Amino acid sequence: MRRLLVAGNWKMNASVAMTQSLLSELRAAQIDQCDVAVFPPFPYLTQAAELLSGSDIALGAQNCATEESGAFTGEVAAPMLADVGCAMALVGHSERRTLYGETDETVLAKTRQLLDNNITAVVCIGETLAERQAGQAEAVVAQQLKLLLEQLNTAQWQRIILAYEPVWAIGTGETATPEQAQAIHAFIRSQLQVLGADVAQATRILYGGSVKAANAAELFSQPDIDGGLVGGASLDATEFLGICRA
Ligand code: G2H
Repeated sequence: MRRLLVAGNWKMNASVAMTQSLLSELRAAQIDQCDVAVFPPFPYLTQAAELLSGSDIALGAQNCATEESGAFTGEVAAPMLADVGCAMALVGHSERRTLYGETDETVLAKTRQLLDNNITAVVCIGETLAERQAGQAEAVVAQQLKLLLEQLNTAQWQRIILAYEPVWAIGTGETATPEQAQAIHAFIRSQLQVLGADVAQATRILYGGSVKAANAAELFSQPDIDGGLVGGASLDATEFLGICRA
């Protein structure tokens, strides 16, 4: 039985004051219907770790370096994330892939770094509008999964969560219909069968792309959708809690 996860990706939005008020509200709400995680920008991780100390809300980062340490100015390494209390980190978000040129090889290297440091990797995959219109959605996500399936073993996969985020639905207000999302989630799960039925059944696959309180219940009721990766709507406590309660 997979437990739903609602994960808030704050992207490049935060301040000390916002981190304090948003996390205090989330913490006070004592959500127990699902697992909850937040992914603030790097400078607020330590503050967030203190605010969440002793709560069930998991802390995550939005990215990590491909290397463990050294002369990589501006990068943040996975051991540092573990050191400040991150239990999770995003990898391969479409904004990283499109704006910063992250490839499937980069995504694999970052995922390895996270797993080596006992951090759960939330690996994002998803097709663009042009790819969907060309009938390539399944082929694109299969390609994005390929290296991870070939190079990581079943034990490593226990620390991987997938997030399917159709690029055309990210921050656009456009959401995949529950049926569209379910179809591709089921396809993704079928791809995991190469690692065995246990991995395929146990791996959580989140949906991301304009999730809000109004559409969350219908999305989360689909059999292969195991929660959501929420961007814009995670910045408002009432909206985010509405999604958690969906
Ligand atoms: C997709 C999602 C969170 P939004 O990027 O990762 O953002 O909910 O704003 O579409």
